[in-house]
Amino acid sequence: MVEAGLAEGVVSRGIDRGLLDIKVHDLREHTTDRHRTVDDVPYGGGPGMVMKPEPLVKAVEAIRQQRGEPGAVVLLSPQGRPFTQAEAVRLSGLPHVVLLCGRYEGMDERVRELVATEELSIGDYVLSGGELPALVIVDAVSRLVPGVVGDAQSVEGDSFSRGLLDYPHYTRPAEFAGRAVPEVLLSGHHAEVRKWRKRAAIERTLDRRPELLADASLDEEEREMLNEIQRKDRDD
Ligand code: 4FV
Repeated sequence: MVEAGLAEGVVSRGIDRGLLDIKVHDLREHTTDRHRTVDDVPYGGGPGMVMKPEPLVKAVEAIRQQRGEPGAVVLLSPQGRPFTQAEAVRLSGLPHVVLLCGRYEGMDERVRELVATEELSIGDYVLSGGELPALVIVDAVSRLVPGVVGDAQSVEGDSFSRGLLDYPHYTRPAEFAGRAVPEVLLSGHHAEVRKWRKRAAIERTLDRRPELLADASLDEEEREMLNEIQRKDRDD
């Protein structure tokens, strides 16, 4: 499942270009019993199974032997800190990151205590495993590794890169289903286009995610636009 997710798109191109080296570890290879057991019943009773600490701790130790001390050992779980673009930028600055993927009800708590350096969640919902969250993080972080995404500009302009939602995008045809592309985008006036996109990003953020504006890094022009929009909203 994870290898399939790594075999497509920007991540696989990053691997082919030698910019990313991603190893997927099978926890059963870090078991000692002939049934290669990685889970067991929960102490205290209750439904489901819990992942045993030994295979996970041994796997991280083996990684340390093979690749040295990782910059971060991230445990993926709904109990983690929210994963954001800022977290992606931080992780993309590390040479080596380990991602621990849970299954069943989760991992024995001592895994977090013994080997995890942090715990991250991709959202307030419960998945059947940590593999998809790990692939989400690999994708978001890989895009920030120079050279992985062809056009660096497209990364700089990403949503949230400055804390704002993205502006609307259009391409041919100029008219579709009776809906026309905003004139300014056909005008060739780059300065006007840049201003239109800035305003659109601010209006969207104000409309859909106003809480983001507090931490957004706005330039002087954007701050003026925001004040003007809010003034207008107040007067309306
Ligand atoms: C999850 C999340 C998540 C919980 C139990 C895997 C599942 C199972 N991980 N963000 N949301 N994990 O739902 O990171 O082990």
